[in-house]
Amino acid sequence: MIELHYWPTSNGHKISMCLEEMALSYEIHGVNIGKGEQFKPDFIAISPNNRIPAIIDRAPLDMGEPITVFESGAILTYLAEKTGQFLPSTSRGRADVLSWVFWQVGGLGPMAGQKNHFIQHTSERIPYAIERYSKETDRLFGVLDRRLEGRDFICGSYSIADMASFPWTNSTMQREPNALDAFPNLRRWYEAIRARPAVVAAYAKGEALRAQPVDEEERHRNLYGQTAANVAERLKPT
Ligand SMILES: N[C@@H](CCC(=O)N[C@@H](CS)C(=O)NCC(=O)O)C(=O)O
Repeated sequence: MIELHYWPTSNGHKISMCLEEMALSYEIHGVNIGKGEQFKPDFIAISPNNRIPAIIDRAPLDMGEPITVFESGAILTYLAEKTGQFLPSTSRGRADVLSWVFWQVGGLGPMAGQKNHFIQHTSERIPYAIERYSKETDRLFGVLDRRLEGRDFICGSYSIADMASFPWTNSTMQREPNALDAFPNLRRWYEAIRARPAVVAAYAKGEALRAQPVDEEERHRNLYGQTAANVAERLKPT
């Protein structure tokens, strides 16, 4: 049994998509980041960076103690290695898939995330920041579109590289339905993944969690303005 500690955000969806696709038995533990649950001691113990997602594998292949993993790219790789699915076993194939997983976690995720932040979550409008992250996100979509020319999926067949990039493309599309108009290969890829039963199931499970309302001011307080000192303060035992 795998415990999935997450919230249905773009980084969280990657892992529920992956678990569904692999047909692994898993249990969802909601970590409502808008309510500050990422600072709870039990969660910090498995995710020291106070970010979702994280997993606990209570039945690891070596039959030893439970294994905990945090960081979405590391979790996708762990699950692929555990099941032997969605990551090629050849050195050449693995290098290709892992290059695109790292590209997503180091590039598309942070850039699209900052774009969203500066468009949706700042009290003042900062044109330079909006332009900077919008352009970078656009550039990265262009990279993916070129890569998908003549390929069904990023590395040929469906892999953890696709699972990493889909949710960030999806969240952009939810806000800007025309975002992929200039990227026909990316649009075709996006539509194909969106229709996969595992993806539909993963997003449906996420929706169920979202039913918990969070006050906007509280959400802002919990998510933004974190520093080493104020996080350390929050982590002190009460
Ligand atoms: N690099 C991390 C990023 C994870 C991340 O940013 N998670 C966000 C939600 S999408 C989070 O947990 N935020 C909580 C917070 O900011 O305190 C990964 O890929 O797993």
